[in-house]
Amino acid sequence: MKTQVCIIGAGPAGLLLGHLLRAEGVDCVVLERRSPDYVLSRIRAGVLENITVSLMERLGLDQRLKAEGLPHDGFNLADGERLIRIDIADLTGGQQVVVYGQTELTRDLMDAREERGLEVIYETEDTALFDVESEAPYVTYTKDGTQHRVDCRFIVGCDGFHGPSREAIPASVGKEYMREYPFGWLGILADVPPCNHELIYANHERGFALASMRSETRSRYYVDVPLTDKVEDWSDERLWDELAIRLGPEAAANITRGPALEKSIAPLRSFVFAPMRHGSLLLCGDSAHIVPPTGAKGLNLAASDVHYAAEALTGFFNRSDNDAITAYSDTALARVWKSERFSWSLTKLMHRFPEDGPFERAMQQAELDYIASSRAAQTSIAENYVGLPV
Ligand code: RFL
Ligand code: PHB
Repeated sequence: MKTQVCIIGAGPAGLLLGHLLRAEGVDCVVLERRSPDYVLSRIRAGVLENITVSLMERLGLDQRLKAEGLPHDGFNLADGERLIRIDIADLTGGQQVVVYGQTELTRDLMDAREERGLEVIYETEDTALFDVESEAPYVTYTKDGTQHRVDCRFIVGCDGFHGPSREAIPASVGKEYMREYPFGWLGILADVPPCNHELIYANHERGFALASMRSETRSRYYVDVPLTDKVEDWSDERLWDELAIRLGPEAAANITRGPALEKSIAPLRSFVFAPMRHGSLLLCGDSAHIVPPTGAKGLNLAASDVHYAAEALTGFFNRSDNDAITAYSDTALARVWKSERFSWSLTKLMHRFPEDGPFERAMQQAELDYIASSRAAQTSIAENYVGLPV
């Protein structure tokens, strides 16, 4: 097969990019290792920044997002008994975030494949990238036992942290920046009303907790747990008890318990790979960087990468303009590093690290006091939370 752009990975980054390219008349194909059902079964992000919403709007695929997404004007940091509300709308001149699950966004993009002429080949195996330094790279994969080859002008790696694209950049060219955290997030999804109409991030002496949601009737909660814990160690009852303690008495009074629809543990890491382009290969989303979920930035960073990559690729094919391709890595990384910083600092502020002593705890308390009393500090958090300009 011959196409202009071969996209590897049909998570949110790959599907968004595929649709944006098709909307501009650029030929592309998306290869995905998993089945559609498997991709939709991964419960991940829940909070969308403006960049992500605006890409769905631009594609005209925002009907369900507009009807079912929950716009939020603020969120809360809890410290023991105190709730510090960050009024993001007031602090950022009316901006909001929208609570809408990654699963639903992915479903909307999947459902529009046929109508928009986006070809996605699911359940591909042994995907391999070749000649990425040339102007005629190609990708091979196996499907149903037969090997296929895709010749193209560009390959875009949207294949997540474990995909093969990043590996196709020689070690002599790429640099990795990595920080692993000494805990993971145990998440529970349940068909019960949320305990609060806005998100609560809590730093309790027993550890971190987050109260989030997917809708008025579906809640998503997290607690941090040691990396040695297994999901089986946490019965639903134990998890609800722990959430009630860590989220504080006011939230606890409003928690409705229910059976878990999904329960999983995700490790936390900060990771950046640079450069995000090598020759004819561009990286977007989790293939190039990971943030701890504390700032709700991962999916939104994938969306901003895709925005830059789509501009660069349509410039190349439709206007013979090479400049944005050349600048892609620097442009994307400038925003990536700022989101990495925010996610790291919110993680440091809201978690109890095993290595921390009384001094580090006092620093957390002082910072939370400062945030509670300073509009400038709250504004800084708010403008990062709604998403820095693209
Ligand atoms: P994905 O979603 O991992 O998709 C990559 C796709 O590539 C496929 N793939 C391959 N395909 C073909 N050949 C191969 N060899 C392949 N290898 C892999 C995979 O099957 C997959 O379908 O990456 P993408 O598109 O870059 O999207 C990134 C986001 O998924 C991720 O950043 C967010 O989910 C992170 N995240 C959050 N982000 C937010 O913006 N807001 C949040 O509230 C938020 N909460 C979260 C999160 C991530 C979490 N976990 C589980 C890590 C909460 C959690 C718990
Ligand atoms: C979620 O709802 O899954 C969620 C919300 C906010 C975060 C992380 C995850 O920071």
